[in-house]
Amino acid sequence: MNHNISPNKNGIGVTIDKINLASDLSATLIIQIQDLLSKYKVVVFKDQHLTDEQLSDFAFRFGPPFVPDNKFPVLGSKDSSNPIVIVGNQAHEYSNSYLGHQEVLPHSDHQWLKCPSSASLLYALDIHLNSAPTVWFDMVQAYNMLDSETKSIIEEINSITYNPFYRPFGSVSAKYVDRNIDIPPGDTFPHPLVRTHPLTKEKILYLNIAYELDFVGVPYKVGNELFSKLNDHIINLSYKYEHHWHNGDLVFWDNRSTIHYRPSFDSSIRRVLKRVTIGGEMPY
Ligand SMILES: O=C(O)CCC(=O)C(=O)O
Ligand SMILES: [Fe+2]
Repeated sequence: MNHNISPNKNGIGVTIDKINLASDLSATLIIQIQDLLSKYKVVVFKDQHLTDEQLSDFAFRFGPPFVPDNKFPVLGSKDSSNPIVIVGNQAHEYSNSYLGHQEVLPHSDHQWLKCPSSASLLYALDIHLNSAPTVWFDMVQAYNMLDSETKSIIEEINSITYNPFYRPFGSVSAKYVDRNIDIPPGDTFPHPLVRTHPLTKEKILYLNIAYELDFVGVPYKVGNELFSKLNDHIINLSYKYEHHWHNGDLVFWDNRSTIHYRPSFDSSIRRVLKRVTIGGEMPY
């Protein structure tokens, strides 16, 4: 194997080049990629040329497809038979295309479901200059950097992320919910605010700052203050990887130990990616 492995600074993100994911998938390589994903959380492959089948066949070496349950809406669930969702701003050209050009606040995919995705992939298909990057936050470091008092306060807390897809995308933003006033629609699935990574055994601050959420059994005022403190902590985190897209890039990320963000961009700039997500376990 003569591919190059280049870790980024800050410990999050690694780039692999001189590899062809359409043909080079030996067991040794798959295991090496899984190890790199566990260690660096975001793995970038350059210059790929993959059919839809090659893209999903690569992804499902790392776990089964994430299959949306029709009862619970998610991105692209209207066409749940297709494992590939288009994330793009050219909806008139691509059916099954979502997210337009608006800002997507920092989140982990499907955190509002019972079994969120373990990992996701985006494959750049049609990207023009100055479209938006994607930014991943290292939530193991987010946990590690907390003071010990906060660590002990959050250790036993479960949080609820309310599913934003019951309402039009973009109409919901980060908010600590006051259940005495208004409970967002839909079924909810509480998860530990501090989850453990099944492979690395590391502790993770499992919190998005994109949607409505609250902490189970915590009075509103206390929960709201805690959320605001954690929110500031995450925004100021220096352990991030920012990816500027080129056609043929494939980015594979650990959806347990990271959250991701995309700024808004000029709607006239083409930005089309294919996304695949992998099924995961109930967080613990
Ligand atoms: O468009 C992006 O960069 C990220 C979109 C996103 O959140 C996703 O595909 O899960
Ligand atoms: Fe996402």
